[in-house]
Amino acid sequence: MPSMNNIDRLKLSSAILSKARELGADAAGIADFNEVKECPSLSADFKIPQIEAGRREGSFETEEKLLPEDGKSVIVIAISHPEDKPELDWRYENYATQGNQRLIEINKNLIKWLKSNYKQIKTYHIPYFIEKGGIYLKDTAVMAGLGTIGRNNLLITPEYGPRVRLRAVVVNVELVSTGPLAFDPCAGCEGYCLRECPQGAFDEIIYSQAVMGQEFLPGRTGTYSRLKCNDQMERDKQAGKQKDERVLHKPTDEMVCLFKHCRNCEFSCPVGL
Ligand code: B12
Ligand code: SF4
Ligand code: SF4
Repeated sequence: MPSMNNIDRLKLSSAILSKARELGADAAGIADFNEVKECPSLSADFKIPQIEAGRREGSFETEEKLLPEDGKSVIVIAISHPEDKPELDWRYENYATQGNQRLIEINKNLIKWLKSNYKQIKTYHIPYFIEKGGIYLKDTAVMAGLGTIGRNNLLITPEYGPRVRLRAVVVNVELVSTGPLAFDPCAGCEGYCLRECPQGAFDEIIYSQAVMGQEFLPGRTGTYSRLKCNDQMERDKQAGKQKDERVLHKPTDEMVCLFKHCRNCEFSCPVGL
């Protein structure tokens, strides 16, 4: 990719963000791919399985990443998942949620637009799962200025609170980063999200800065328990299977189980309501 001057870079960055919104994103931002590759979630992800190994064997193994080598910037998009549209978040057994399908569609159209208008730009549509070459989307969104990490361990956006879902495209061109944002709604909050977890996933400090060797911890102070939360996700799945009512997954015409995962730590947060 030939180098661009700052004005061209700014124009391209803002054209991309406008296009993402025009295509249906509720928020969009840009982060430096090198920073994203070094993000706090990545370093924590390597340590947490070891820390939690004493609690349960064989849980959560981190696999090697398959990230684009010539990536320079990440375009991260968000769509709002409000409480009154719960279906956006329902998982049709092994298929993507409606919300994720919508995000995929927006990114595909953005890539198509980039390819037809800027022939030299290479694009990589980043998968959801880390083990399939995904990136840590909350950290990316924080770096792109979409919001901040709250005490519920989720990205909190000023407009929609934590009720958003994310997806990203990496490009081989240096765009202008749009973050971070000076925004901390948790500082003056009573911590409603911490009380509403059915598993008590925020009840105790389980990760310290000293043991983790890093400043930024899950749930900010090291409280968020991935194991407890994951137990809830498993329960939600079992509940979906036991209901014995299958629904039609329209894109494939298959009858599948419907999983409605817990979202208490999102719905209890007043930001963006
Ligand atoms: C694996 C996964 C899970 C696992 C493990 C979760 C975990 N956090 O470990 C399980 C199944 C338990 C899970 C649960 C949920 N998940 Co989930 N999950 C993911 C996935 C695929 C990877 C996340 C991961 O492995 N993180 C690694 C761990 C080690 O980091 P972490 O605990 O998240 O904490 C880090 C941050 O808080 C960060 N941090 C803290 N302070 C700061 C400060 C700065 C400046 C920065 C940059 C970072 C930072 O550093 C921490 C590490 O110390 C992402 C998608 C993706 N590709 O990113 C979705 C994702 C994080 N999940 C999401 C959601 C919504 C949920 C659930 C609500 C379930 C649901 N209904 O969908 C719960 C909420 C749990 C919670 N309160 O955090 C959304 C979050 C949206 C948002 N607003 O933030 C994501 C982004 C997916 C999406 N569709 O957009 N999830
Ligand atoms: S409920 Fe309060 S403490 Fe929890 S994430 Fe929202 S603003 Fe932060
Ligand atoms: S998703 Fe549910 S189980 Fe997981 S941390 Fe949030 S409230 Fe707790």
